[in-house]
Amino acid sequence: MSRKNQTLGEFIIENQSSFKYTSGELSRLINSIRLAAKVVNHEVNKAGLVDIIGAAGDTNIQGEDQQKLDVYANNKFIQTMTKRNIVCGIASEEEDDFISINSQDENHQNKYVVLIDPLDGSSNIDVNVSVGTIFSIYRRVTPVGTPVTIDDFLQKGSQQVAAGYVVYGTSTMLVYTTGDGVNGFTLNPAIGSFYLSHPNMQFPEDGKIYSVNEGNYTHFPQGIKNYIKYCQLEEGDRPYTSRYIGSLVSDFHRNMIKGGIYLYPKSSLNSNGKLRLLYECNPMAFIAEQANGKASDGFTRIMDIKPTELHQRVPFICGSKNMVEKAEEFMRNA
Ligand code: P6P
Repeated sequence: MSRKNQTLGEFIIENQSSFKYTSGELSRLINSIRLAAKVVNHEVNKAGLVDIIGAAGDTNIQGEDQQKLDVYANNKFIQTMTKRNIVCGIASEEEDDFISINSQDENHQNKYVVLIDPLDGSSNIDVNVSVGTIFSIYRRVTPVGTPVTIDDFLQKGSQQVAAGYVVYGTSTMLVYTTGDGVNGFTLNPAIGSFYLSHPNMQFPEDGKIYSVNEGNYTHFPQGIKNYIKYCQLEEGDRPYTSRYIGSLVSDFHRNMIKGGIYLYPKSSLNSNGKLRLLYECNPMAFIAEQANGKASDGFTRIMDIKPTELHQRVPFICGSKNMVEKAEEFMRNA
């Protein structure tokens, strides 16, 4: 049973037994993500001092290469999960191919693979806008004791055992699910601990916020254009409000709390949309569904899509259930 203000560590221990695969490994994996999130958070918060600490490509006062923050975040998450001897493979937006992990020669006995977008929205860092980390966790499908293969990563989103995000915003939060609801933890930077601040997060079934890059309007499919016009009509208790931060995690997080829909459709500019299925859409879809929301590509449930490539893109519509279903209705009737 969760109680407000318990720490993430206490929460993991208290809820470990409810996780059907419990062997403590997943708890240790979530803990390693927690640690990496705190390290990345510290660096992200310093980004505003780039004129003092040096931009990426510079060398800092210790003569070390100043890394781009997305490269830094990628390295930190990979190092932390590798050192903890928990995962057998990692795929990242920052890595062309997946990484097979056999740290400390455990002979590939670990059973989880992790897919990660280490710093989503990193272009916002230079203008001090929130960014995020997104992660997705599966059990491997190839035999334990052998190196992972691409098949361990190309699993449907419905096979995820856990997923979550970190939002480095006005406060830093870690929000995740292991298939038993969604819980949000806020970092107290003075202590360095995450505290349960948002137990059992739920999307309102309806909302008044739509999040889409309307600069692409003329390139959208007709169904999306019709839905956007529907949101802008004065009829009834509309119009809606347009809110688009340009950072998926931030737009998603606000919409989950207030009610809303996020859309990154395909267009004549991006024939499959922009977002990546494996480490952006699937984890956010898992969280959305666990929070009574919905996620589709406009026609198909995101978590039913069989992946074919590690970095494949899909159109993404996600948020309050009634809003997503209304958008899907416009897509069907276009
Ligand atoms: P655009 C960030 O690059 C990202 O992947 C998401 O976080 C964000 O919602 C989207 O792309 C923004 O893309 O094309 O609207 O700038």
